[in-house]
Amino acid sequence: MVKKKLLLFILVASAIAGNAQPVPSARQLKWQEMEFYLFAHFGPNTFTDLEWGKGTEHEEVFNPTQLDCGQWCRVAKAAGAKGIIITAKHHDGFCLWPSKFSTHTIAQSKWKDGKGDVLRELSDSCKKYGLKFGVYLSPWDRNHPKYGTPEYNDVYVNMMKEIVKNYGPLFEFWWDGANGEGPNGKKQIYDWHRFEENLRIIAPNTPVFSDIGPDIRWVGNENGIAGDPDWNLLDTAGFSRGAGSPPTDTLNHGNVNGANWIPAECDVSIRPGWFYHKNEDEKVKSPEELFQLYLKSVGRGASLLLNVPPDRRGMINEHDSLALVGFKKLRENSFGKPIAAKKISSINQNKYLVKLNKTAVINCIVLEEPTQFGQKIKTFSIQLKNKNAIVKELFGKTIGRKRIITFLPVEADSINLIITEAKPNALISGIEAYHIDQKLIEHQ
Ligand code: FUL
Repeated sequence: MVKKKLLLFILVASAIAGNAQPVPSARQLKWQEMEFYLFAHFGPNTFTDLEWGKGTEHEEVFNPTQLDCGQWCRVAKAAGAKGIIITAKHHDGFCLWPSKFSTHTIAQSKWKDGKGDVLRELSDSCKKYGLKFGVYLSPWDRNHPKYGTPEYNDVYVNMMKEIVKNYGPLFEFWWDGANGEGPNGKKQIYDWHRFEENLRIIAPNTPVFSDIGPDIRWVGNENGIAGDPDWNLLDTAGFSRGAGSPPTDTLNHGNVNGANWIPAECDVSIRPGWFYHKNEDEKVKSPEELFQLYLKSVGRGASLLLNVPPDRRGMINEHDSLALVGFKKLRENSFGKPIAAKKISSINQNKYLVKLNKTAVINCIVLEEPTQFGQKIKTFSIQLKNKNAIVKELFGKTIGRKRIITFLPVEADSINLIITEAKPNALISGIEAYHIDQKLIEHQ
């Protein structure tokens, strides 16, 4: 009898374990809802026209003439972005806050007589404008005298603590995997384990980005393009950050049966470089180009981290703000009013039908999977019908948080969604149909 019970227990337990799929944590779910937010690369490079400062730049180099973080926030709001991540310290080691753990900071600059604090101004402005605030803190430091020694790991942990305590809460902490040489010619062995352990203690609700998470993964390119398919799952065993990370193709697509929930973030700059360079003013991406990136990032279930580097005044340049406002308008015009929308709650089936009120021209469908239960759908097809005849059939791979599908316009009166291959218990939570400006549709 006891034996029988034990067997039953083992069977049930293994069945549950077999079906157990990774799901997002509360902090990941909240972050994923943000969808689109800005990156601000700002520091000595802004003034020296470099992309990677050498670390030998004099602190006086940093001297914005009209720094206005309120203006950054107003632009971010006008763009419909939900937050801003700033390079608190880039590879050159210069700290945009008066850190006690470095002598290469704004406190040593002439800006505001050494009394300024960009992290203070930006975190306060974000609060004021209802935006979330996040931080990039480069572990690679070409200035710090301790870089290349075990004590530098203390410095890095102390800086994280200082930032979280003084400027938190943070909606994201961004770990760059770059690992070059420091001022003494040595490379640092980063104590990632300790960094992670500490960050979890001091900021348990802050999702952490790096090539391989733990919460958010790099998408494998700096072009703003997620893979198709795009799985929110990733296998990290045997991999490390930086040079030891999985192949970029794996980061781009994720792993269909990956052991961890680590969704992709698409980081891309609005300009060719990450920092502001005047000679790139004419090379700012157009609203239409940004819209294409939106389709290939958010529209594939990832998030979009768009870099908009402040200029030497300490303001977002007019070229960039114009493009951002245009980008917002295109999203509003496209997705403001669906032709048909169906929210579906917890019906577990593999066929869904949406009837349109009347026959309409459509060229875009948006699907949603309720990712709080995991990501299950591997392939699907959509039949667009008019008076019962199929007028178009579309095929797709993953869905995830959001999937935007565009195609040549057709007249239809109903939409049939068929889940053709999925893991157990696949669900759909939304189907919407739109007619967007045909010029915005690149491929059919
Ligand atoms: C890279 C850096 O080397 C670039 O300068 C930039 O900050 C980009 C977002 O990450 O690893």
